[in-house]
Amino acid sequence: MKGSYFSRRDLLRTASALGAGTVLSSCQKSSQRSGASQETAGSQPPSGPADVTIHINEVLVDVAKNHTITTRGYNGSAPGPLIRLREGVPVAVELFNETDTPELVHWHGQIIPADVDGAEEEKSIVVPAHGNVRYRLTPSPAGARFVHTHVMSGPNLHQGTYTGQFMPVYIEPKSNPGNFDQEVFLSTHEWEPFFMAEGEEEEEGKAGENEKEHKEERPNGWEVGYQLFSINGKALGFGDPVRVREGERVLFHILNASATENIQLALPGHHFQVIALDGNAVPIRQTVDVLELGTAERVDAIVEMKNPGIWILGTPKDDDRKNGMGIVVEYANKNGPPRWIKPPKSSWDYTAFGAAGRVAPAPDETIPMVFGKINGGREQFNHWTINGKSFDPKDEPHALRKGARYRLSFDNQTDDAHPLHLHRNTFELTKVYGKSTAGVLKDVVLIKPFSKIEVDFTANNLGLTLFHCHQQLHMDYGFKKVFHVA
Ligand SMILES: [Cu+2]
Repeated sequence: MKGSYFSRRDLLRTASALGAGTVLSSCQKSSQRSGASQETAGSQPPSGPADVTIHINEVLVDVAKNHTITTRGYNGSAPGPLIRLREGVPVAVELFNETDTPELVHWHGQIIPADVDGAEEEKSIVVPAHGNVRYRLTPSPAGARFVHTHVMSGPNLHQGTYTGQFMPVYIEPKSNPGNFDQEVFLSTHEWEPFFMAEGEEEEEGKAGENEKEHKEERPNGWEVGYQLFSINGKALGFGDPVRVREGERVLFHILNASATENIQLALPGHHFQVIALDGNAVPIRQTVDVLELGTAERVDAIVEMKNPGIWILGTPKDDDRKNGMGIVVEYANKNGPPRWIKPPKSSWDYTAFGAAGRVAPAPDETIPMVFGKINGGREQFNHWTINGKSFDPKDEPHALRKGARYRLSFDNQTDDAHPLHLHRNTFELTKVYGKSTAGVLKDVVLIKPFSKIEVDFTANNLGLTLFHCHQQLHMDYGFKKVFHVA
């Protein structure tokens, strides 16, 4: 720990003084437009009960002993209870907002129309305060998706993805090739965020050696830290363990539902056979000791349970694990304290899962996207730029032609890692840190500091499409761009 220290209370005071009320103003406008209750154009919502109902309401999360968080969540808990859908089978969705502010409910990783995708920049339907909306959507593609709020937080750490508004969505494939004995859904999330000055936390993926040469004169602005960490809303040791039997093949569906953090997870004495990334089957099922998930990334991995005992599945970062980032894995008929063993040093390589020897076809057009940071200075916020410009809602969207194949050429010229997310599309990784690859299909890719990644996608889905960094603080301060496919 270095740098100045502020008490949490000071920071919260700073946050509220900065004005929680300002960030939702444009949202409120759209909610007035949409009225207190509405049904969308497009497909006709059926009468009778909806297939999927989400109540946005205040929830109490018992994260640890004598430590209950009051936050906003879905259907009474955080994470909200799993939603299972079937690929290609339309469902009627009804959203009830039981809170005092408008909300946006984003279906992350699905290829659905912009009006129901749940992003303000795509002019999606807003769920008005104390109102409800109803619409239809056709779940696609199959695999691990999720739902989360898409409200801007700005300086308000009680809003947006800092809250408990997230839940896993699993879209069953038309045919299920799964070979496993048990399925376990795990969502990671941090609680009690606070603003802190740079250097108070050693961040994963931060630039090391070459940081000095890129140092700018003005210091970094606020970063976000957390008091409490959890898997499925429970700090390590406070929830039910994952109960397994020797010889079982357990399929873990892991979601990083953090607002801002990229994480690693390991299960000592075991290996993860990664079968899907962001819900999409990988060409090569690589086995690894440590998983890495940028904010909003998902990993599906099979673990063969052949090392009986009581283990901790958790982050290798000791402080974060002690503050709750982990869950106990308990074999039948075993007892004793859970064991943690530091995993071997590992590096996450997306291309290890790619189709060997396959080369992605040339795109019709390459779109360069250079990411920059304007340091905010002490007690201010950094601003983020794409091709030299922070997002402005007044900007014309970047026009794309339907059916054309585009390559997004990411050049991260900042000292932070960024989980880059494209809405309403699945992209293919084609080059990662100088190495060509093919066949890895994702909707978020975590780019390291001062690095380059290329992804390709075919613009098949008409309408507005949001691209942004999934780190809430980065998104809120300019790291966004809107495409329009016509
Ligand atoms: Cu970012």
